[in-house]
Amino acid sequence: LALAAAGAAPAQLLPPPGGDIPAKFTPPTENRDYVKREVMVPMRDGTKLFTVIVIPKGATNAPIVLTRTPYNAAGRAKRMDSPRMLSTLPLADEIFVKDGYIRVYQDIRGKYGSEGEYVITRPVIGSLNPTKVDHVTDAYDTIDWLVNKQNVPESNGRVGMIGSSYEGFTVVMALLNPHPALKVAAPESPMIDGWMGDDWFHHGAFRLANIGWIGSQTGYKGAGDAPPSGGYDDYDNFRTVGSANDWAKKSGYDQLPVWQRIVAHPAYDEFWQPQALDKLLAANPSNVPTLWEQGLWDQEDMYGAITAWEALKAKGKMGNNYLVMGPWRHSQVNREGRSLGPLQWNGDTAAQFREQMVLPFFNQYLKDGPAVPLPAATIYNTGENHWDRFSSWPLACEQGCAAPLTPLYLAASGSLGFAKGASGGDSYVSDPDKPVPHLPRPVNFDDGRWGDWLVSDQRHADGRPDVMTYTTPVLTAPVRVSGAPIADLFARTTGTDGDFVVKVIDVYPEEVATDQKMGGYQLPISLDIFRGRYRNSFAKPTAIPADKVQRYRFRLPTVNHVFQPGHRIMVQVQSSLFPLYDRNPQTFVPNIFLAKKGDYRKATVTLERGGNQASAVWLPVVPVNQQTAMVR
Ligand code: PG9
Repeated sequence: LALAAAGAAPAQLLPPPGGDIPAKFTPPTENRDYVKREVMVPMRDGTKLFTVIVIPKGATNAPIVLTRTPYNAAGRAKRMDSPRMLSTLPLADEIFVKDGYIRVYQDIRGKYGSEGEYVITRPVIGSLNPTKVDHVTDAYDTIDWLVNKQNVPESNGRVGMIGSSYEGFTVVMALLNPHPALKVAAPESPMIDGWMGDDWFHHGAFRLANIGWIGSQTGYKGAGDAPPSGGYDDYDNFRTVGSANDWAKKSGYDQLPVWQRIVAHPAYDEFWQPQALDKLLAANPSNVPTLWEQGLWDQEDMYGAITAWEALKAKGKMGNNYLVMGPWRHSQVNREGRSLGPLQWNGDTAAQFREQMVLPFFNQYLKDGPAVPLPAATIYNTGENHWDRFSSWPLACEQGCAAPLTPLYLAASGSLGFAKGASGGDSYVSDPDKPVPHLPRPVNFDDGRWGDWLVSDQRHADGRPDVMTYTTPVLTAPVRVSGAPIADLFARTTGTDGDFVVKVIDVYPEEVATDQKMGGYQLPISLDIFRGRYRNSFAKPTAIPADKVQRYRFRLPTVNHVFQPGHRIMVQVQSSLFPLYDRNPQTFVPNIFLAKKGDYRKATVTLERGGNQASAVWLPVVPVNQQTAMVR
């Protein structure tokens, strides 16, 4: 049997010379309702930045919304391939597309399509940046180019900037010396201080959860994977290897320059302090109308927006700075906001933010839209399930507020109360070999629980012998809290270093008929960690004197909550939160990144109660129906 007929077939049966891939393939674009241009925008040092400009077809006199990203501008500007601009751009851009905006995404220098060198969260020109360029100049030069009619003739010469997290950090940088055409800004969960409470550390405890990000972000110019961990349970992966730097060496992260800088600077020293953007903003406050956004359960950048807003408030800049805090995980503001973990909100709260706050605010300054009467702070009330609007905020704080903080004291037999009890202490053994997990094991950083972990049921920790749990009686009246709680522990340890984790928890009634799985749920409303060596100075750590009571006082994340009658208030205290944070060896060593296996030792920690050493959490308790400073 012949496999093929002999002789050549007629030409129409044959592929063309060169094969089936033509030299050029250009699907028609006339049917699109937008024009997409990809351009290289020159910076003052000659470096060109890859910029995607998406323009509604036929637009004239349209305002521009700009995002500067390390996360691939081409990908950010392409939710899907579509002839419609609405489907092409991400969900969060729908408000802008519907209102005729020009949308611009740009790769920051050194990433994806942009030229130049990438430096992670590149510091401003100065001691940590000896070059002549930073995100302040790059934003300035980009806006200068965009509002030049020869480059974007469709624009009205006005620009707004928006972005979350790293993209929020680049918005804040632009505010340090804003181009005159930058008329409005919305930094969303911006990275403001990577040591104090955003991304890298919290009060000096290092976040192991971020090592993978460093690998994928600085291992490659474009997209790249973090090195494989080698096991499903990150609790075991990190615990068995030793210190964070031992993990880095095992996985190859120690080759990355940013890792080397982090390891060399575990304390809040001359590397971290000049990077704190809240301080830089306070020294260079802008007049650009700015909407600061922060999630109330942001598992990555819980610190930045609120701290920056407070710093500007202290500088008398309330006139152009507004705060919004929603019931969201990190960057959820740009997705759907109907729920978080098991919690259901009153509608799509993220869409409410975008449609009712961001868009009118941007329209006011970019399109001469009607003036928006935004309150100083708009914060979701997570106990009553609605937005609260405050003409002044916080309602209670340590100093300078209408009300002081109210201490809630740890008391005998696991009780908790507003009255100080008799002196005493509660001891537990903190064993670095068996750290308290931040989620029920196995904990895999990519198992889908990362986004919601801050609202996870704390019953998995309650009852562990190394977790101290204190609970009020069942509340007979609502308790409203609005502000930042302060953890205030008096504790001694047999070790010479140690961490303290404090959680403020809303305990649901045993039975919840409307949502049965919530019966007895222990919902953390505010929690954080503090590394004991920094109790006297963040810049200069000191050993903890063994067996001597020391005070550990630190701020917890902001709340706007009502503990309802039938609920109880709980405080949990523990000395590890792993593998989210690296383990404290509990033996003082100069640099915890370099701790040896033998340095990790059990310690007995005693929390003091009552008398002159009354451990407490100071809560921003305010009257339930306080209306004076609040507009609903
Ligand atoms: N939280 C991320 C990040 C920001 C800045 C530095 C490092 C990480 C982010 O979501 O972009």
